[in-house]
Amino acid sequence: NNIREWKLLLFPLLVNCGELLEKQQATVRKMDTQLVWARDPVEGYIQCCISEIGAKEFEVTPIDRKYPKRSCHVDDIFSSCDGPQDHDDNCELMLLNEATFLDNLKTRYYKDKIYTYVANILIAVNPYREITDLYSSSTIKKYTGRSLGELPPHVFAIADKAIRDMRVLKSSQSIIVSGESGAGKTESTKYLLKYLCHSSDSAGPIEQKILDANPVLEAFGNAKTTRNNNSSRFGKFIEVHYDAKCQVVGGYISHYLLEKSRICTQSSEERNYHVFYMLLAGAPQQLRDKLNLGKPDDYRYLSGCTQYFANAKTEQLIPAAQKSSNHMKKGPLKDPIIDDYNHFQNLDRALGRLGLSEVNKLEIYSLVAAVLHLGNIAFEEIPDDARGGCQVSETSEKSLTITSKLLGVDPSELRQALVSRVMQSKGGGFKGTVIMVPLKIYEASNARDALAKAIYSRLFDRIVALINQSIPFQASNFYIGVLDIAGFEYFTVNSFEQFCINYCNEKLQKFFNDNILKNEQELYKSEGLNVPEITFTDNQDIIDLIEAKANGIYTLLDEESKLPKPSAQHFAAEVHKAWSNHFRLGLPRSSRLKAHRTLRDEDGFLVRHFAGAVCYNTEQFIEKNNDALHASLEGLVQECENPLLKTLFPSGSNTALRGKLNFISVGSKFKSQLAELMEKLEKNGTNFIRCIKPNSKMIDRDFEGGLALAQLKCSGTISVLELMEHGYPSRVQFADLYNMYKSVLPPALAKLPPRTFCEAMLQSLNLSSKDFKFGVKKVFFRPGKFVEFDRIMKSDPENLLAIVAKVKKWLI
Ligand code: AOV
Ligand code: MG
Repeated sequence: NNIREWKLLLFPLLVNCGELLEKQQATVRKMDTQLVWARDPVEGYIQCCISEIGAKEFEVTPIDRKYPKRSCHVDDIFSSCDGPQDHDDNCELMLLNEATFLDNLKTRYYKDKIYTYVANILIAVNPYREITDLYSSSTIKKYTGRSLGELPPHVFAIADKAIRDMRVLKSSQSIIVSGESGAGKTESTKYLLKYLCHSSDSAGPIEQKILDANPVLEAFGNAKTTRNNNSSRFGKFIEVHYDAKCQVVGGYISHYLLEKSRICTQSSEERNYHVFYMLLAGAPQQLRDKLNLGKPDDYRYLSGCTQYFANAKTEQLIPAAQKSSNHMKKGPLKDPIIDDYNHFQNLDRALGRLGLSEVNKLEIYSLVAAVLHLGNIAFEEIPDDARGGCQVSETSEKSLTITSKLLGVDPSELRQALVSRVMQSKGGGFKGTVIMVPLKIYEASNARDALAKAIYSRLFDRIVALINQSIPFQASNFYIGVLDIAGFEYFTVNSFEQFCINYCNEKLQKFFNDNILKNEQELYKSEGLNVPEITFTDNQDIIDLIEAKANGIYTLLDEESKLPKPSAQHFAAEVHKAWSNHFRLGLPRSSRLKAHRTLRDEDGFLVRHFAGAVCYNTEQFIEKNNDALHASLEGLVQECENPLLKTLFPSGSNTALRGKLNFISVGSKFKSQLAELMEKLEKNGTNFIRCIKPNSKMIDRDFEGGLALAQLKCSGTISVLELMEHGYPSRVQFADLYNMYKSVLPPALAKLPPRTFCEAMLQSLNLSSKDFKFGVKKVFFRPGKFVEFDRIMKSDPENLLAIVAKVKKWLI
């Protein structure tokens, strides 16, 4: 009753006040047309005043005079708020558009507030430096059991939400971490795991095992690239399993697509997998002798690294300050920040903790060393050989001997398997007879590289299996899975690896769209808002183009690989033939990338991905899609005496002699792994973390707006904003709104319950009822309407004083 009375009492006054303020609103609108965000390729957006309005182009003058006056397309101009904005949740921004969003991220980044929400999505900007106390145990404690939004945004808040949702909703949860190389996915994943494994108070033995897995995975699966000194070259999904009491009872790691080409070649300024350098820098003398280890520049497979560890031990002693300045230097790959010597000691201990004996460890190190020595085997033409065959060059005899010893094979058999290939003869009386075909130099080199890649990648599979075996596993009720997988990629030249990773991102994007849409609409429903269904551009057509059973690109690739004489050109032609009228597929000519290179139509195709068009060069697709070794090599390693290697190549898996085909499809395997992953994700509750790389220099305190904006667009985050723009993106709890204006309100008004206050204000201030909706706990605003409300409330202190005076009078 009391409330009703208040409402009745105040209603006329508020209507009055609305009229009074309409005048100011007009002025505010005029201001709106002046202060704007205008697109800038480097900064993303810069704040400007409009100096001249054209039909489609506006003349704008940047507020910061260091930028020149410019003309800007109307689509590249967004409204701006008056003052600086700093909001935990971007949906709280009074004006929500990509420019204000970017500005909020940037403002917060420079205040060391690297995390922000877009509704339930966490945006994490890589700080490239340690922020005091950000991930400490006390911070973990602080976030335990607190709802999302109660405390500043944080990976821990997402981890805690996952735990609470698992408990309350009784379902497994996933946390999908995405972002481009160097954006901070793997670091975020580590912190998530730290939280997930700490939540049960003490990190017990199982938790410790899960945490121990990381240094091992990173040693074998990470490498220095130009984008990230510690780049993960594989994807992973780590599950932490819980029992009914939410105690950690197990863990399981699935891994995807280790980048195999890196084992044999790296771009300039990049490195091979860390473990090679670690072994060379850190192995004790006895081990060095056993494995015949030299320096990194002794090995062809590490050839990017000249004189890297001439003096491994002293490299470690460089003071920290000097380290970071060295780190910034361009030039030869001297990167003392990667502390290989110490990392080897850590790896050795971590392998021990996984339960590996000294013998087991030696077996692993032997294979790592064997790959290096194998890479040093070179070939030369056999003089006057009519069949154009080749032989192991004289200078590589030593490498051949060492490799054979490490692999446990006979040197002459290794020699034979490298320079020739067994084939079954066709037709005639000799049908099925095995014949030896000599290989040309480049074929033998390919065979050698294929062997190195097969050994290393199977060793990596084994390492993951060993980690999984070492984590005790009891009956679990639910799990929380963290996905750390590379984001959308496009380079000057894009090959099979980019194709696979971009396909994966299409699948995740589809999942993201469906999920975010669903969540957003569920929120509208639970808050009782009557919002019509929102539709979204679907990327299913790209997914079909790639994975369709009958004629998807993966299927066409497999079919090509099974032909007697597969060719990159024929494969590209088949793709174009099958999808000639499909909007998502184009000739490489039409690619924007054309400027960087000359790619003929027949060498590739262009896919219009959700994040942009990518031109793929099909030259190595067939080779990269095939996991099989040629028969003689496969037979050799199956029969070897190295016990570990033997188990990596179990006999009976030799496809080569079963028919003329010698083919194990990498693409098909990835496709089914991904289908399995998607099935898991569909069943689970989902949380998203979008990591953003602030600059490409890998330094702190440097925010390149243009770069960040491109990533926000690629990840679909900007689309979510657009989606929100059609809905009710700004949302405030009644209590928060009330508190915001409490100080400027007459005490009488301030006595109202928050919801009543909000209703009275909004309905009286001439805001159309279409512009806002009342939910159960929150009021939702259409884009830009919250700021209008705010401006009315704060526009002129004189008016508010007038309100106070009137209210006082009324009350007396
Ligand atoms: P990525 O996993 O996203 O790249 P990382 O997680 O390896 O990227 O991050 C790259 C580097 O950024 C790390 O080595 C840290 O130096 C720094 N970094 C990232 N996140 C943080 C943080 N929260 N606090 C401090 N420093 C951080 V890749 O695996 O290349 O796709 O393939
Ligand atoms: Mg990573």
